[in-house]
Order: sequence, then structure tokens, then C-alpha cells
Amino acid sequence: ERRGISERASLDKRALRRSFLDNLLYVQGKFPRLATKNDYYLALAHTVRDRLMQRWISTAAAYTTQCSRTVCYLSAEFLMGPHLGNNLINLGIYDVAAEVVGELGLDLEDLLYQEEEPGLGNGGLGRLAACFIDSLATLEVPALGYGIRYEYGIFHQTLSDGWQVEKTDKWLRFGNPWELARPEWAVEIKFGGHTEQYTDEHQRLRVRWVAARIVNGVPYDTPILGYHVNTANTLRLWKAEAPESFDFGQFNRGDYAGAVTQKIVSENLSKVLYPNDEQEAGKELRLQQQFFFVSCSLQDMLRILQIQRIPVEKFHEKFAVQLNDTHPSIGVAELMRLLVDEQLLAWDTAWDITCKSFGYTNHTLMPEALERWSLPLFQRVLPRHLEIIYEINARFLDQVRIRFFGDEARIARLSLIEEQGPRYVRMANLACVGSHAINGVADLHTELLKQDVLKDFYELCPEKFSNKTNGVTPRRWIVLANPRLTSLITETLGDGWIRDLDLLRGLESHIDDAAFVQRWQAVKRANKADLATHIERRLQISIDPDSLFDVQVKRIHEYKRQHLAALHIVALYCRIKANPNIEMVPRTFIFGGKAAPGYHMAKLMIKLITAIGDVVNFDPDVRGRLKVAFLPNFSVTNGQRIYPAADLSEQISTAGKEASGTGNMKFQMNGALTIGTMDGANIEIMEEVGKENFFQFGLLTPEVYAWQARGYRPQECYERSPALREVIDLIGSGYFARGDSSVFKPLIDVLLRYDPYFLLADFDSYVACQDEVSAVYKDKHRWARMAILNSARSGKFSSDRTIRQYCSEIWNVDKVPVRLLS
Ligand code: 26V
Repeated sequence: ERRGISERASLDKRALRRSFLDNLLYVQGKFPRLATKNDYYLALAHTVRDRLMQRWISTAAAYTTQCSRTVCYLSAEFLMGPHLGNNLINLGIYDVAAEVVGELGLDLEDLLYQEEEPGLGNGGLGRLAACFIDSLATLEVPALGYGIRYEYGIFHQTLSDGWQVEKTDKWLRFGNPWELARPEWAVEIKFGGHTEQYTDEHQRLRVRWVAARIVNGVPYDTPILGYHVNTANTLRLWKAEAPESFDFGQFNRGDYAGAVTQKIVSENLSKVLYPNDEQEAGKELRLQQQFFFVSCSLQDMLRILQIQRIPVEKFHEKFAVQLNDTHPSIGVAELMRLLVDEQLLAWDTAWDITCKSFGYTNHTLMPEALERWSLPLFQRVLPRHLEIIYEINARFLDQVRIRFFGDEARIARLSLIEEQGPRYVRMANLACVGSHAINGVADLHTELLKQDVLKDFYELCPEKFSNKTNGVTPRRWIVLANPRLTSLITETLGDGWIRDLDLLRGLESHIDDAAFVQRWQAVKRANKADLATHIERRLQISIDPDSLFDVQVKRIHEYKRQHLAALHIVALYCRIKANPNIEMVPRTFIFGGKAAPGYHMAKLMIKLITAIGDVVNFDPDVRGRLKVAFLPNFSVTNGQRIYPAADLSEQISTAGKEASGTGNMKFQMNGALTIGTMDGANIEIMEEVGKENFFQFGLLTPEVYAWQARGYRPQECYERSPALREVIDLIGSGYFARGDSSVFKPLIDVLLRYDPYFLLADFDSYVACQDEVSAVYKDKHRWARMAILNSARSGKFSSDRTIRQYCSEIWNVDKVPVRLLS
């Protein structure tokens, strides 16, 4: 039967065609004349899946026999994007698959767009987890991604009259060919109830948690194949189910409806991804979700130890558990409970294991994003964990008291419990105390953590802190998203750059090669033409592919300052209205991004952009020189069309607010120039490409702090800058709202009175910098050379580099190459 396996997993063209047609028949139950595009997509997905299986099994076998040290990446979000194209590339069969479907009269790209992307994340944090999972597999590092199998991912965004409208994301509607349910590895998760003390057979005092409710966690596994390797790691997402189809107790008491309600309540746990950017302290379901997936995952690790016959005392030797922000930080208390209450280890032994197992990555400096749970809520959901946290806290603060004798204020700041006013459990403090490593995600961010947000923890344990600047995977963000650029680079340098992005430096020696520069320009032009067609279809506005594509795509937030870009557009519009014959570089402003459904100011920012577009796009005086397009439903799929077509990358957050940014890196790799503040990873991008290839503007972080300390009065900026005054007054007048001055009043009022993100302070600097951008763009050749240098110098921002650093500096894991079993 060896032949059977190899035929079904063979990568040659004949075998692929055979499998594709077989799957159409045997999996979809269709013959070609009746098959829909989705049937063809699924037939191809199953063809690829068959080829993943052999690698997946071989990987599991290698890890099991070698008892390899394993990274467990705990993340409430994995924003994976569609799998099919990525798997074709990593298997090395993208082109041959295109031929196979092409010969059957189908278009591969068309089929790829059939896949509903699993949007199981909000933005940067979830997408980072997805890039990391790709790099771990490509670097052949044993790793498991653990998360939640949300039935509804991030909402689908539509626009109605220029306002955001949310629709549910039923991504599982047509089934998911990439996952396998593993009900045999389901685990039980407890909630609520109370604790009891008892003495065990050795007369030791122990605690028992008597839960009020039990929910089952069922793992759904997705193979994550590395690029051109046999390693296929696992993304393990947990689905919540009721333990029995009925609560027979309630049923026998005649409460049939009550029993069914109970079942629904259980299954609600993994029902929906919470959109972030909202205050969370009151969201009980969110705490339940976090505990649910963390407890499932830790119990799964204990099961793996058991089947590999590794004693539980060696948990930390087998696993490096990374906390992706504080969302999984309840894991610190849960691992203590599992080790002390269930595995019966002594407290000190358990604590040593726990601290050696966990690492914590912080992803935000925004104070309002620091997670805390009110004590009554926490007590209600996790009574035993609250006791454990009190015990951790008591022992921790005893140590602090000795180190910082008499410094009560410091003790209050370090405490896991916030005591002033209503009491809260502070999850960042729990993560810091229970981890041996704490890291930020860009140089500046890590410095600010040490000086500010986590200052007390830094002073206590400076050796725990390090920086791990983010990165993104070049497989998805160049090879898959930008096939034209990929061909050009590979024809110029060979294909080694795909696994070693530093090799892109080799492009530098070609910037004086006229033929190369011309081909570079042709690639960008073709990508822009594709995006222009897409925008024209979606938004019914005409787009000039030769205009400067000026792009800002990211979550909508005041600190990211999409409204600063909007003010600039209005400033250009005012120049045209004052002098219709003014010479101006034509620009297409492209925006994309979702606003949290409850974040009114962010929604108003979207309306402002669309409203400006509705005027500017159709004003005859503009003569097509300015176009504004807000592309609805920015997602991984849409990102893949957008980054390759950008000339200018907008990274304009207030200095000190964006932890890193990762979109900035995707633009850079694809040859866009950046206009940016000295914030997050922008600083490191500028260091890599050189000041002369980067458009920098705006206040620096220390300047922002100084303005804040002095008492910032935005009104003064408004009065000092005529251009700014004209822009603010025009928006305030209702000009972009059919004369209704009330629509944008809340936004204008905030800017003039408080302007917490310093838009008015940075406005003049931003506009001057944009004028410089336009001046450079007029020299197409100079622009192309700068763009090539940006791409050539993007090697640092491969997530392969980031993951290598985590592996050697935090996780202490090595690669385990996988031999293919036949
Ligand atoms: C942000 C905020 C802002 C204020 C309101 C409440 C709130 C809640 C959550 C968040 C998001 C925090 C986590 C996050 O997504 N951080 C992003 O992580 C990326 C990957 O490290 C990084 O590139 C982004 O700069 C960072 O915002």
C-alpha cells in the first residue's frame, strides 16, 4: 500500500490533476458541469490537504520519538488569513497547481479568493501570532499554537452612507477543509462554585475546587507547513461544548428548556471574538474565554508529558510557554493550580516550574488597554484562582518589602491587586511575576516599558527584560501577495532570500542597472493597475494608476491618527480651491481599517474620510488630481492586494503610542517609502534604510512628554497656522456634510480643546513632509531607487529573525529537522 500513500501525496502534475478531479467527485460529489467555483476551491484544498498529512504525521512522529523541547504560543487571537495559497507556496507547487486548474479552464487566483479567511484576530497582535507560527515551522522549531476556535471572527465591515456597519463573520458556513477535530483529546474546564479544604492520606492540608459548571474543550487542529521543509506544526484551537447533550439532573426535574439553555451557555464560550479597544473590566464572558483556552492548553501539555513519560517536575524542560499579551496570563495561576491541587506538588516546586515555563510579551503602552478584572467578578468565575493569586501576591510582596524597605507606594504599585477604590486583579502584574522573561516588541517600546509602564518590575528584575522587535513573514507578504516582485527578485538574486531575507541586500548593487530599475517600476505599475481595477469595481470611482498611491491601512484609532491624514487631504483640496491651476502631483489616498463597534470617535473618523472623498472625488476643480478611497473590510486578504500596490506607507501615530506596527514592515518589503513619526518600529526602519530614504516628521517621544508636562494648548497651534485654521474651519463649517456643521463637531471639539494625540502640534511638520514626498515623486527614477533600497534593506523585519531571537534568548529551543515517513 506504499504506492497508494505516495500517489495521494505526490507533488507531480499528473498526480495533482488526478487528485483534484477525484476530490471533486469523492469529496464534493460533483462532476465538472455541475461544480461551482467553491466546489473547485474545496477540491483543490483537499488535494493540498492530502499532501500536508504525510508531513504532519512525520513531524508528530519526529517530535514524539525525540521528546523535543516545544514552544507553546498562547494567544487569544490568530489572524491566519487564507491557507490555500500559502500552503501551495510552502509545498512548492503554486505554479504547477495554476497549470493544472488552468488546463481545466479555471483560474487559480479566482479559486484562492473563494476561501473565507479565518479572521480570528483584531489586528497587529493576532497577525503577529500568525507570522510567528509560519516562521516557527519554516525554521523547523517544534511549536504548538494554542487559541480559541471562534465561531464568529472579527466582524465584516460594510459602509452605509459612509458610516461603518458591522455584519457577523460566519466563516465556517461552507465548512473548513484545513482543520481536524480531535474529540479524543477533549478536556474538562471548571467554572465558578467554591473551594473546600481537606486532609489527604498523608495528613496534608489540601484544597479542592468544587465547580458550579463544567464545559468541554474540544481541540481542532490545523497543520502549519513551513516553507520548503517537511515540518508541519499544529495550530490547536479549542471549541467549547456542553459535556452532555442534556443535564440529566435538570431534565429529570422536568426543566427541559433549562437544560438546553445550559448547553447554549456553554457553547457561547467560543462563539465570538471580542473586538478590542473597549473597556473590558466588566466582560465576564471574556474572562471565561481566556481561562477556557488557557486551561485547555495547559491540560493538553500535561497530557503530552504523560504520553512521552516525562515526569511533571520537568514541565519547564519540555515546554516554553509564551503569553501573547496578558490575555492568557491567567495561565500563571492555572498552572499553579494544576501542579499543586491536582499533581500534588509542593508550592515552591510548582512556583519554580511555573516561572521557568512562562515568558510574557507586552504589546501596548496604552494605559486603558492594561487588563484588570474586578474582584467580585473574578471571585465568581475563578474562586480557586483568586486564592492562588492572593498566595502568589503575599509571597511576592514579602520579597519586595525586604528589597524596598518601607516603600509602601512601590509595594502598592507592584501588588497583583489594585486596592485604591474598587479592587481589581492586575493581569500584567501577574504575567510579570510569573514569567522569567518579559519583552517589548520594538526598541522604543521596550525602553518605554522599562521607564514607564513596567518601571517597578524593571527595577525589581532588570534581567528579565529584553526587546524582540516584531517581524512579518516574507512567504505571505512578498511571495504570495506580490508574485511579480517575487519573480523579479528571484531572477536577480536566486530564491535564497525567501528563507534568508537579509539576502535582499543583493538588490542594492542593481540600483544603477537601468533595465532592473525599469522592471522594478513595471512591477509596481502593474500592481497599482490591479488595485485600481479592484477599487473601481468596488467603489465606482476612477483611479489613475500613475498617481501616487498614498496608503494607510490599520485599525482605526485616534492614536494612529487617520484624521491627521484627512486634514492633509483637506489642506491640498484648499490649495486647489484657492488656485485651481496650481501644479500638484496627483495622489490616490487609500484607507482601510475597522473601528471597534463601540468606539464612536473612530467611527466618526471613517465618516470624515468618506465624506471628504465624496466631495473631493467629484469636484471638477480637482480635475482628478486627488482621489480618496476607503476600502471596506480591511483584512489579511485585502492587505495582500494593497501592500504590493503602495507607493507611500502612512505610519503617523503619535510618538510613543504605537508599540511596533507591522504593516509598516509589509509596505517596506514591497517597495513603498514610509512617511512616519519616530514611533515603534518606524525608528528601526529608518535606521535600516537611512534617513535619506525615509520621510520623517513630527514630535519625538520626549517632546510629546514635555508638551504634556507644560500643558498643551492645541488652540495655539490652530491660531498660529493659517493652513491648519482653514482646514479645521472648513470641516467645522459642515462643508463635507452637506452644510450640517453638527456631524464632525465632536471630532473638531476634541482637537481644539484637548487633542490628546497631538495632531495640531504635528500638522505643519506633516504637511511640509508631504510636500517633500510630492517633490521626490516627480523624479520617478529617484523614487524608484529609494523604493528599491527600502525593499533591499527590509531583511531585519522578517519574522524569521524575530523567532530566531525568541528561540535563543527566551525559549532555549533548537530546530528538529523532520524526515518524511513513507
Ligand atoms: C489597544 C487598545 C487601545 C486603547 C483602548 C483599549 C485597547 C485594547 C487593546 C489594544 C490592542 C493591544 C494589543 C495589540 O494589538 N497591540 C499591537 O500589537 C502589535 C504586535 O506586537 C504591534 O505591532 C502594535 O503596535 C500594537 O498596537
